[in-house]
Amino acid sequence: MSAARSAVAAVLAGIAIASAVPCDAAVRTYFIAADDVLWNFAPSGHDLMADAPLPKVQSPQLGWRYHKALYRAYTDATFRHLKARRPSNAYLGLLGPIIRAEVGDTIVVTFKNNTRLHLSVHPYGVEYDKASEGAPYRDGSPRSETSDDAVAPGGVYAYRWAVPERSGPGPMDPSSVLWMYYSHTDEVRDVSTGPIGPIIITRRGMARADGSPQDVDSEFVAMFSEVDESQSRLIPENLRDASINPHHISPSAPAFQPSNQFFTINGFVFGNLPMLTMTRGQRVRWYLMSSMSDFDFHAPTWHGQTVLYKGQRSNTLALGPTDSKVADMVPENPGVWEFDCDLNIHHQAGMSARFTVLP
Ligand SMILES: [Cu+2]
Repeated sequence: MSAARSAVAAVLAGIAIASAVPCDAAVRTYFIAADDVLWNFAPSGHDLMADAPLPKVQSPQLGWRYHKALYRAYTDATFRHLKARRPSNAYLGLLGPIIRAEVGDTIVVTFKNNTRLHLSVHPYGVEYDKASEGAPYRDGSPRSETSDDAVAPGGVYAYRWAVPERSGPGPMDPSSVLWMYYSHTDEVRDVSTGPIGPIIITRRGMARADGSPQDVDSEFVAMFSEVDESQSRLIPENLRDASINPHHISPSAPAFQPSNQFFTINGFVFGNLPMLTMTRGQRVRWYLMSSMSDFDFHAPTWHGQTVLYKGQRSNTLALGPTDSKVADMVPENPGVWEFDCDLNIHHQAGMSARFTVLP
């Protein structure tokens, strides 16, 4: 072998070793569609915090129900069967399915767009190339790498994301961290339309088979989000639907925007988030995120318990727009407790829920 050829062989061997994945690395496959869902911000029809009627719907508020485009998990690539959400996960509400991985894994999201809008899947934190970024902008991508930017109605696209060390917990993080995925085809209006979900990455060697962290008994994801239906790309459908807009309210009506925005936890208001239940002494991990409208500043607060956030003790954390924070709780105080945003105008608008600590 010539010197040049053996040098090439050595380089190729080096690349092969460097790119070899650990034998325990998994490919985590998800089948996620964007579906048109009739979402109800207060499905009980009551204010469950106050045991009272909901605030009266006054024009130009359309009501509590709106068409939304939401990410939903399916069982396989045929996209014929919705993957049923466990009752204990009903609290995830309008969030898409939790995408999990351990550092070293690969995530493949096969996305089907069942809506009439062009949509995408854009992740935070994980590693992707231009064919899996899910965001259209002038980045010099060849045409062959732009199908991910905007998946057409009825279209299917597979996004492939790597999970290197820098996507997992840093030195000051607990054993898992939170990212998000959302549609970024129309960056300003997509999230108001609905499609957003959580990604949880666990430190290498710390994950159970399903990707969840071994040193935690119970996990809860809570997105504090100002949902502005006046910005939704489905507002024409909502205005046209006589069951939603029987009085033919016009979007040009004064105060249409503030009347049709909701301060929600996972898309629920006034205590309609299904009860979060945990047991005294459990290791409970809270994943908090905020959405990306203009004023998504929130102060999630737990009554009756405290949490540890990066080694610091607190019972309230501050979230800015698109923020994510992970806090650990060992609940010690049995009872039914409030979990809410302590910003006054958000609290008044129903940004509150409850959790139960069993003895
Ligand atoms: Cu808030």
